[in-house]
Amino acid sequence: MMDSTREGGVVFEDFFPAMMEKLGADGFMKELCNGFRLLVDEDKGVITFESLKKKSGLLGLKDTSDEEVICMIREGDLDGDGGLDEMEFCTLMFRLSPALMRDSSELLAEAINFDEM
Ligand SMILES: [Ca+2]
Repeated sequence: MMDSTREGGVVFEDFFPAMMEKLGADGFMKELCNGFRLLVDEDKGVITFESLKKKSGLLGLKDTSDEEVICMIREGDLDGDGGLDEMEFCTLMFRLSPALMRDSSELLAEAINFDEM
């Protein structure tokens, strides 16, 4: 059975499996890893406020405000070191809005729409 923590993340119960089905588990993880590599601060090996701010344009997130970036880091930073490592990033991606995913990859959007039909 699914362990559904319903803290405003209800949508992912539908969204997540559909994506997995479409891309396969490997392809899905690859997408997330690609995202991480795009955003990571190469010196530190984690995603920081600076790296996220600087590189978010690559994912079509140019309009993201400082406040939103800070929220994203804070939301995803599970061990409190101020940066997102790969696991924290992947975890965060599962929890973020599908709209963000849609911006970063049309493929993911298709997976979402597919599920709604
Ligand atoms: Ca961290």
